[in-house]
Amino acid sequence: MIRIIRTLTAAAARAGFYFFVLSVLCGISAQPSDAALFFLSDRNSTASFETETQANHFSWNVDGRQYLKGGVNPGQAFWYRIGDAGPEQSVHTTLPVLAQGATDTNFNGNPETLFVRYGNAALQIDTSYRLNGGLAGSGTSDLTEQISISNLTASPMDFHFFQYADFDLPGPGGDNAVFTNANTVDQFKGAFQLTETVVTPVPSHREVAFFPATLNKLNNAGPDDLNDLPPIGVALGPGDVTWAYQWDVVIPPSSTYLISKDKHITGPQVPEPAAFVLLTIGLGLLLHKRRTR
Ligand SMILES: [Ca+2]
Ligand SMILES: [Ca+2]
Ligand SMILES: [Ca+2]
Repeated sequence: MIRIIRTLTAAAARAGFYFFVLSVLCGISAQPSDAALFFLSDRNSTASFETETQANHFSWNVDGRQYLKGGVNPGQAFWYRIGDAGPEQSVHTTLPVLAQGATDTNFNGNPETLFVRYGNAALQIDTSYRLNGGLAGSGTSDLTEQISISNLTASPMDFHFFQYADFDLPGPGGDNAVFTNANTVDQFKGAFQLTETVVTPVPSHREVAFFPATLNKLNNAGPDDLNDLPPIGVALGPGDVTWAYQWDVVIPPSSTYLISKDKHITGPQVPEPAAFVLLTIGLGLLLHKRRTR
């Protein structure tokens, strides 16, 4: 009997070990796949997502500094409209989540990639984010995003996709934002800067406005297009600025439309705590040496 229990215990331990190895190899994180709250972490940065509310990407912390407005307000989130008759709809609250999960694709123990699939019988929207933190104390961070929109119907789909972002850069005072060209936005305040480059394709419309003008437009009862203001090269601010992009596309039957973008944060460097500790120890040793002489 004891031998059977020992054999079963050893088998269970082996199974556990194999599952652990499989989890590490597959990059499965400890997060439950049905949770709507996800945390990414990479080097000096963390990013948090609430994928089933308009908050969506609500926190981006770089070297201990917060760059998104957060709370119940959308940080960085998506809306869509099919045709021009009805209002815009929140991707995160009107389309059911079909699959989602955070993975540790570089095997360092922290998930840094998030995948969320929204969809119904006519439409599927896949969003994926990858956080690339900078070195500790560097003040820099990067987030790449891919959005894949599939028309599952047998007819062409007159599709409008909206990306909305409300960053509040660290420190007192308001921010400024400017479209430096048709597919790059630059939000800045002193030494703090956030840029987004749309790698592909160039958006159809864009808008920088003071909170909550654009958000009201996206959540009201009628259809709206972004107003292409201010003109390229003209900054709006200082204040609580938000910015948004709109893509208008007719997606052919059974086809997919891809959007790819990159966000980059630059802030002042932060002295590393580890460097401080080493410096303090070094000074202490120097003083001790002088005293004992
Ligand atoms: Ca990782
Ligand atoms: Ca609207
Ligand atoms: Ca803002």
